[in-house]
This record gives sequence, C-alpha cells and structure tokens, in this order.
Amino acid sequence: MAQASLTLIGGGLVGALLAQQLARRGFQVDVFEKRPDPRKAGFLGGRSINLALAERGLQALRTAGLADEVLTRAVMMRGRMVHTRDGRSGLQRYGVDDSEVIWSVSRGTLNMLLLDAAEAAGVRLHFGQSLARADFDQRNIRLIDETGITRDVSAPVVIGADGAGSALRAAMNLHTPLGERVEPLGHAYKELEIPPGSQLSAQLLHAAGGHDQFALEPHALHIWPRGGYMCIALPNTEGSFTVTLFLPAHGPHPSFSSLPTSEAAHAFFGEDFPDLLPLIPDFVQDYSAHPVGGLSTLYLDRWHLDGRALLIGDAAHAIVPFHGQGMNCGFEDTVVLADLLAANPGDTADVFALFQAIRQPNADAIAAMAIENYIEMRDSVADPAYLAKRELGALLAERAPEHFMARYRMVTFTHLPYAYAFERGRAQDQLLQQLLRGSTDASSIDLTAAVTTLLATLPPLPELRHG
Ligand code: FAD
Ligand code: E0Q
Repeated sequence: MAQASLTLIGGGLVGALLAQQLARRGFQVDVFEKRPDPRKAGFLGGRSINLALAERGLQALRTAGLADEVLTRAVMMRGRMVHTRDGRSGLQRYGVDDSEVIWSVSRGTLNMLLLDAAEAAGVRLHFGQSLARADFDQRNIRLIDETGITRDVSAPVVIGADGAGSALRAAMNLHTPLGERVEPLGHAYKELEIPPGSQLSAQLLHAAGGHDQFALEPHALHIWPRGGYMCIALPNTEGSFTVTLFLPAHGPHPSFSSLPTSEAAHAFFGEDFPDLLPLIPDFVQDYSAHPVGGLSTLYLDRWHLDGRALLIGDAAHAIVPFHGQGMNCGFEDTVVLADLLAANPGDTADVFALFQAIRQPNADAIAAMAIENYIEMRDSVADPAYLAKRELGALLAERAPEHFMARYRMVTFTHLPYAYAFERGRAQDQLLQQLLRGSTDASSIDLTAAVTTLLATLPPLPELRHG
C-alpha cells in the first residue's frame, strides 16, 4: 500500500504534536500553518505566555518521546498560592508530595520544540499558509499566503488543529452543518508581566510598608481571588511571571468595560490587588498594549465529515482555561487519534467516528469542570464551607484512598477519563455535603463513621497506573 497521506491545518500545540506522532507511525504528513515559522521570526510580539502542563499532557509527551526535553524547560508548581485581600498568602498543595506537581511551560518554547520534533520525524511544515476554503467533494483545499497569493492543493483527508476559531470548522459547516454552539462565559482576560528581579523592588516596597511578606514564590501558581473576578500568575524560567487578569467583559464595575483606560485599571489594581500592582512596573503600558481575550466553550454535534475531515483540540472542543486542561486534553486527543489511525489507516470514516465517540464525552466533562473551577477559584478558594469539604475530603482520601480521591487530583494527576472524574466527583461531593450537614468544621466529623458511610456508598476507584 502506498504511504497514507494526511493534511493538517494548524501547527500550534496540538497540530505539531499530532503531526509528529503520525509521522512516527508511518504517515506522510503536511502541516499548513497560518503564522510564520516562530523558530525563524522569533515568537511574535516577544511576550512570554505560559501554560500549566499536567499528567495527561505529560503522558502524551512521553508517548511522543518528548517529555524530558519539555520538562527541562518547565518550572515546577507545587500548589496554588492564594493571596487574600488582607495581603496574606498560603500554599494549597496540589498533590500529596513532589511527585504530584504541575509544570509551567512557555507556549512559544513548547510550540517550537514540537515543530522541531515534527520536522525531525519527517513532517513537511508549510508556514505563512492560511486555510481559505475547502472543497470536500473535489478533495482539495485553498491556501492563502501573507502576500495574498492563493493556491489549491489536493487534500483527500484533512485534520483541523487550527484552534478555537478554526477555519476548517467553518468550511466543514458550509458543507454539512456541525451543530455548532458557542457559549460565551461573559468573562474575559488580559495578560500582564512581572519582570525578573522585580521581586526585589517589591521587597523594598513592602519593607517600607512594614509588611512581612516579600518575594513571589516561583514554584507555585499564584491566585488572587476576589469573588466575581481574580488574577493569577504563572512562573517563567527566567524568573519572570505572566499575570492574567480575569474580569467580567461588560457590566457594572469592575469589568473590562468599566476600565477602558489603563489609568482607571491602575487605580482599580491599587485598590483590589495592592500587593500585586508593585510587581508589575509596566502596568499602564501592558494594560493598554495587550488585547482583551474572550472566553467561550465550544460544543459541536459532529467533529468529522465522513472520512474526509476531522477536528481536534480547541477546533473541536475549546473550553475555558480555569482547570488548566485545554492543551492537556488536546494532547490526550493526539495519542488516541494517532493510535486509531495507525491501527486502521484505510478507514478514516470509521476512525473519525470512533475518535469522536471516545473523546466527546470526555471533552464535555472537562468543559463543565473548567467552568465550575472558575466559580470555585474566584469565589470560594478562601471560603470556609469549601475549605471544610476540602479538609474532610483529604481526611477520607487518607483513610480510604481506594474509595476517595479529590476530583482535582483525578483530573490533574491521573489518566482516568475526564467523564469518570466528573461523575465520581459529583458522587463524592454529595457524600461530603451529607457528612458535613452545613458544618464548616471538618475535625468535628466522626471519621470512623464517615469512612463506613463512604465504603457503603461508593465503589472502589479503578486501579491506577501512574505515569
Ligand atoms: P491553538 O494553540 O490555538 O493553535 C492553533 C494553530 O492553528 C495556531 O498556530 C494558528 O496560527 C493556526 N491557525 C489558525 N487558523 C489557521 C488557518 N486558517 N490556517 C492555518 N493555520 C491556522 N491549557 C492548558 O492545558 N493549561 C493551561 O494552563 C492553559 N491556560 C490557558 C490560558 C488562557 C488564557 C487560554 C485562552 C487558554 C489556556 N489553555 C490552557 C488552553 C490552551 O491554550 C489550548 O487548549 C491550546 O492552545 C489548544 O491547542 P490547539 O493547537 O488546538 O490550538
Ligand atoms: C491549575 C493549573 C489559567 C489557569 C490554569 C490552571 C489553573 C487555573 C486556576 C487557571 C486550576 C487550579 N489550575 O489551580 O485549581 O491547576 O492550570 Cl486560572
């Protein structure tokens, strides 16, 4: 049989990793990417934006033989450092010890590493080539370059890894409606920068103000929850941090609409994030120069057009970022699809349908959990009822680890399907609520009786194979 060939649209995180895995499994792969080659052009804008990589994404990178290379460029995050209004902070560990941590990676660095790996595996990369249209009956696609020149190329099987605003999805939708629904969260985000070394000036500032708390811990994901909105910061390898402000897009103050100028935003930060503002020396410049990004969840009835086209990653199931799982989920997709295609390269219709059947329930589950995590993060990270449930959950997990595992841990540190984590989490949460009956004091609960109830109520968790 001739070598099967596949056309990918989008050489972002998911497209580049998928391309590498398909090439390693013997497919001939062409990737068309809208932007110029980031390895040559230098990453556009030069801003460093980072993401949290967790076990699922790491497992996909292990399968691709790239995990170690990525981890040498990542910063370990042991937990969530919560900064309250009164200027105090405390670390909530993500896992039991340093074997359960997540990693902050630069999007640009990771993308360049994945493109190198794809090329090394034999993938043909075509940069500055944007998908303009697709003819699924003639089985060709039209690309347009930066100068406006178009060309048509033959593409019998097309895979769209072109992100939340997927052009391939739009083209597929014109051929056969995909049942697309976009649910805006109503909140948006803006990125700001804590440069390296600014910890020192903050230290001096705080010292002058008589505070006893200084530098920002590099091995943590920082959160400033404010009820209804929040800031987060993830560390970069150079000692800088990328801060993201999440706010309602419109409506009463504070919202992005109520803060149209960087001066207004600066005053708002001085009020609500007084410990964070001094760490961002270029606040006014950053606020006016960086765009406001929207946040939506994307649902589709169909991810594929027979055996001719398929969507993967954000193009199929964009979610809100509050569980740090969008890339991780997309990376998990790539392994499932590469395995299915390798096992049955001749029948893409069958493979694509099976891929959707396997992945969509999981994509729906992480979409729902990501929205829930926003509400949890911004409102209740410091809420007594939430903390009591967390504490009782931790006690049960310690006493009966085969019967209780925090949902966050299932999502972040295991390979259990997202849909399983969602269902199990719901059942566990109901049990915690029943055991606490409104109490905010976990230590007042009779643990022996609670464990008996747990064992009688919930079946044991599946055997865990750790990565
Ligand atoms: P993208 O990364 O969007 O890549 C799409 C690629 O397709 C791009 O290179 C683009 O240039 C190209 N393209 C677009 N249109 C065309 C076209 N017409 N022709 C050719 N090419 C095209 N996920 C995590 O796991 N952890 C996190 O901590 C995390 N934090 C996030 C924070 C924020 C604020 C946001 C918005 C998202 C976050 N995510 C996180 C989600 C993560 O960014 C996405 O899930 C991930 O980037 C999806 O990868 P992708 O390759 O599917 O899409
Ligand atoms: C993680 C790691 C953008 C973003 C990324 C994340 C997380 C959060 C809050 C955000 C969830 C958590 N989280 O700490 O519960 O674990 O990736 Cl806002």
